[in-house]
Amino acid sequence: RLMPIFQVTNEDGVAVVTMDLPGEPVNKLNAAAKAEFTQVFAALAADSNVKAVVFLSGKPGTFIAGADIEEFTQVKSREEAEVLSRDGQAMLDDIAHLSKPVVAAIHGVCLGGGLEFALACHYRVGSSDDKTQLGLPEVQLGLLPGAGGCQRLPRLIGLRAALDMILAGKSVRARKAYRLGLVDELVPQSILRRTALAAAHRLSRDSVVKRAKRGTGFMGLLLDRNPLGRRLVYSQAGKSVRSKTGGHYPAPLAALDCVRVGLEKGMAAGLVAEHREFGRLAVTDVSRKLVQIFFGTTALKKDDGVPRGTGTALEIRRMGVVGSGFMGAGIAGTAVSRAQVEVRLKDTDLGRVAIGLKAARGPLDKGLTRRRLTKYDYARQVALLSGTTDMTGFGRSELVVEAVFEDLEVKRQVLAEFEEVLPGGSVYATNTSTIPIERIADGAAHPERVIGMHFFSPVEKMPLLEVIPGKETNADTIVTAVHFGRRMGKTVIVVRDHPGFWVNRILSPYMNEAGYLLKEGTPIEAIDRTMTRYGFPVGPIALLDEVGIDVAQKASGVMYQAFGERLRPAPVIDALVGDGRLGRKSGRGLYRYEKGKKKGPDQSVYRLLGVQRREEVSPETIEERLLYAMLNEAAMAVGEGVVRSPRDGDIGAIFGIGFPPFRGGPLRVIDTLSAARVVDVLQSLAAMYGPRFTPCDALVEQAKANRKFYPD
Ligand code: 3H9
Repeated sequence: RLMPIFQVTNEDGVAVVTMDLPGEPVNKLNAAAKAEFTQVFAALAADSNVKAVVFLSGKPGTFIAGADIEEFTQVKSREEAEVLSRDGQAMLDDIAHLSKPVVAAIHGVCLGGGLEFALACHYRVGSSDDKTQLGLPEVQLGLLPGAGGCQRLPRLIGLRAALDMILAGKSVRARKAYRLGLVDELVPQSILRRTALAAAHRLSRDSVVKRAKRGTGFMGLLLDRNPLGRRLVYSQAGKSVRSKTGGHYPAPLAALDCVRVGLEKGMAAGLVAEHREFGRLAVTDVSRKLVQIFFGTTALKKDDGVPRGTGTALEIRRMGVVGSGFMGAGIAGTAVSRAQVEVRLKDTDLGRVAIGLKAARGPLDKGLTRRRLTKYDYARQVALLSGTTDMTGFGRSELVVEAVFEDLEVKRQVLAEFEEVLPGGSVYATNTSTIPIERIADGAAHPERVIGMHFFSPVEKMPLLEVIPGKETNADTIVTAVHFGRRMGKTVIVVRDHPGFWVNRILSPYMNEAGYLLKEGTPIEAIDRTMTRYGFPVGPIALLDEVGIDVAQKASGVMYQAFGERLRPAPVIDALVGDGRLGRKSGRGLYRYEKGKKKGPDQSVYRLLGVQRREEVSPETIEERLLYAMLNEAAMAVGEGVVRSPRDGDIGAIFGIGFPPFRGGPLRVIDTLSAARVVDVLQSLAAMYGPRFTPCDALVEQAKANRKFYPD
């Protein structure tokens, strides 16, 4: 290799090591980096002109993004994976045991093995930039921090804070990292290098590292630094992990165990537990699936939904949002807080606008109370939001998102009004979950600029966005919508303009089937429990209450109209709506609510539906009916080109409806089971419950040809 990965300069006795992995957008600790690092490091250790080391990244937005995940996919056996972990531990032990102080200067993403690297250094200076994020996301890949992270993090920031980071895999920004004691100094990026050098000089003179003590105080003494207290912490963390993972994800519990062994039996024992468990986890099916999802999501970030080079994104500075209801306000608030654009919110009367603006400020208010935003940033971002009841101020918007009532005529009228004032080249997006874009754009002066952006509720939290080009939408418009969706923090899939698009399409038969089960008297809790056990975050009945039963009624009506008998709404929705049960928002649904809090299932539902509760349906049957209804629909929709690839379909299902990530998505599930087996089961379900289960042609063909969605 011509280009070295590590550049070393000697500045006044301090070796400044800059890591810059050639040809890669981010630094990662791959085999080549590890090998070169070992050499560089041995030279530094031996060099008497070096008193201390500063470690920096040459990449603009990353310190180190972790171990190379690509290498994990090559690993064939548990033993091989164990070696990866053991080698990582050994390399970082060398840093930790060096007799010269090593200072990490952290700017940008510092994740996984990258943070473990920084933890092995003797001192950490962080840049206060927003790009700086530190975390151990390994559990999100079904792994655990396998290069000493389970050992060094709790020793540095205390047990409870460390478990918060390790078990959820969530990263923290620079300021929080400083509060936790994860970085010793926090400075603007412009003086990061200088500060790190000064620290290195200081540390090479003073033999003791002075560090503000954290994890102290009364609770720290009680829980972090006392074996009985720690026992309590382990047991509570274990309980919480078990209830959150439902036993489907082995990594967090394994990580908890490695932390415990390390603190109670010493670092050496902890490291052994760590590499053993890392080896075991790396070859699990769960980890393989989660890693596939990581690569799928990463690839999606570069896919604009049109052939490369065919469209150019408009840079959005000002946007309009029409309709200040829950959806509109959510879109406005997320656009301001994530993309930092000017947003003008329009509705028909000032009272509504005011309510919308207040709701739109929600994410900012939260940022302020959680100290993610400074008062200054808060004020600046709040000032980006404005409201109006007329058409003023839209003449310079590059993007308008319409989120009015789900009614074709209203939507067309709003579009016509905006076409009058919008500047040439701007994009008009409609947020609809059911109405075809083609029909909204029909008769528009510029249908090429009209597109669907289907956000999910609540907008701030839901990670998915479906972008739906109409028949005449041009490539620039598509790319603009996709890029802006990403700026709003969403994972974006571009889907075909077909009723229900992707997410609601595959959800529809699943929800219907839950309705049929209900109509047979199946207990609400049995239906929901079965699906949460399968791995969904909530069951279909609870989901119905969340979405709103009236909303579901409307959507299922549209689907029935489009697809006929197969998607005929289950005969329960009308009765529920007729009884004034609209779900959580009305305080009455299939569950009971008291003061906005969800209580148990509402047993009076059975009487309303004129059925007896029947306990005898087995969980296997419930699962099979619900799941296979969705699998069949998913295969059919793929066959119709609703999604552009199985990858988009699976990621859409995972991020849009919480399809269990460890199962890889509905299309992966079909591959795992084999199309032939899915066809068999569907046929027997059709024989028992009716033709709605008839396997679709696409699936039957796939079974005949023994084909898979994914070639691997
Ligand atoms: C670990 O560290 C285990 C250790 O505890 C123990 C080991 C012994 N590996 O996402 P982007 C690639 S587990 C391989 O588009 P962004 C990515 O695939 C690891 N590749 O940019 C893409 O490649 P390409 C723990 C990686 O700015 C390119 O870099 N770490 C890795 O939107 C650009 O990525 C993680 O889980 C990696 N570690 O986001 C972090 N990281 O151009 C995973 C990135 O060929 N990474 N790539 O398509 C991320 O979360 C995001 O990529 C990151 C950048 C936030 C870093």
